[in-house]
Amino acid sequence: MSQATEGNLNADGFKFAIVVARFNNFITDRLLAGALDALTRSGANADAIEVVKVPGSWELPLVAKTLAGQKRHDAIIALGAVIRGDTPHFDHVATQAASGLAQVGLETGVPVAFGVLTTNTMEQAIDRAGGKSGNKGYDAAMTAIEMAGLLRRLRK
Ligand code: INI
Repeated sequence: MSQATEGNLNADGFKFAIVVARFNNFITDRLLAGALDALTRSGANADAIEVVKVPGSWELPLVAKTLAGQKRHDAIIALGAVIRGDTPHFDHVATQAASGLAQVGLETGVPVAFGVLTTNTMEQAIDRAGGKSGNKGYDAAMTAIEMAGLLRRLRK
């Protein structure tokens, strides 16, 4: 079998944008800290990371698309926390964020890592933002690094 093509986890030489929602910022600040930790530990330069804040997760796809269209970054990391309430609002915001961000990656060719929590409770969100279930911001950033490297290889 020939060797599989994969990205690695070295972020040196790549540029990243992190788009982060301020809604539920108690959670999203932790996701952002996790993402920055992953990038810098993996060798990304501080000046190769651009952070853009948006009001809520609903706004993530449009801003990710604007950045991706500028082709200034090798990957985009989208961070948000959508927590279920008593109304169907949750479903609209969560669905739009997920499908909109997937579409941005497919339409622009810039990988978009999905670091948006969609949870039933605040406790579940805390667990996934640096609590007992890890930090999904960190995980999304690691995925962004791998995808940036993989796409660079595939496009050579
Ligand atoms: N935005 C979130 O990021 N998380 C939520 O849980 C949330 N809820 O539940 O309402 C939320 N709403 C705001 C939304 O993203 C938009 O900012 C708003 O609708 C204005 O467009």
